[in-house]
Amino acid sequence: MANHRYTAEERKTFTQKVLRDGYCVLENHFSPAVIDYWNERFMPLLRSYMDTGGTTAGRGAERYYVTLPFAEPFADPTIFEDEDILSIVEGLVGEDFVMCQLATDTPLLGSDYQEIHRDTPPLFPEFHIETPPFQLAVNFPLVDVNEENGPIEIAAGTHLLSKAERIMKMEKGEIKLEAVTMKRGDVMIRDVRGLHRGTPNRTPVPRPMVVIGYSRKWLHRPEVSIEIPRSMVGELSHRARRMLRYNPIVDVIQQQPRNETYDTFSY
Ligand SMILES: O=C(O)CCC(=O)C(=O)O
Repeated sequence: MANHRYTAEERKTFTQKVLRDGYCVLENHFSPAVIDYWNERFMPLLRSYMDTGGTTAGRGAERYYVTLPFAEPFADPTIFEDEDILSIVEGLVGEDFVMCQLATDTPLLGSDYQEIHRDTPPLFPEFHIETPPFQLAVNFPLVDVNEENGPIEIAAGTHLLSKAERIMKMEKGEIKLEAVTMKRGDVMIRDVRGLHRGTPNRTPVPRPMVVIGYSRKWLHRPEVSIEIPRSMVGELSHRARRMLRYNPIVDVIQQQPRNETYDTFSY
């Protein structure tokens, strides 16, 4: 029996909220102690990424996108196979979905407002229509996020707008962005087509936001792949192996974060 915190009815309500608003937040979902440990282990990775000339990959000044190594503590099935999250994910992008991304977005002091954007083009751009969801981001911060340290701003209900509608609404000032403040342990499930932007971190403390990407079963996104160490494959559940099936299996995991090439993220 799967271990859910929410009833089937409650999970359906979250699913409906994402379909309507483009995102939902599960409050107090992960243990803050686990999140603190991730943050402690992430900080040296961020430093190493910056010290070895890692770029901001087009995200704006002092804003870093860093892939996490698929290793302890980040390769944690209690996080990436969380039953409530996977149930909502399945309700949105269908059975046999894949996990394509395990990364972080971190604005530092000196970061600025990003352009309002969505993270993916439509599936069928020639037809000027939007489809049901196909690409989700599960986001959770490694520090509490308040108005000061760069909350993501999202315009609810914009994930199904066509390009023409988006431009028209932006010109008329009808895109209403709202800052989403979050505590350690809160989790957001987001259709990446919703309009959003990063905002400045005005504090000296980095604000990492984890992003775990889940896609429909036929969507392959090599630009955000996760390298799976061969030695770990046997430890994964059948479901995890299936979810991770499009990712490369490697003999040796890179110790240093790779220089990110995922630089086409804004549409
Ligand atoms: O982490 C954030 O605040 C949002 C960053 C973002 O939207 C992006 O870099 O695409």
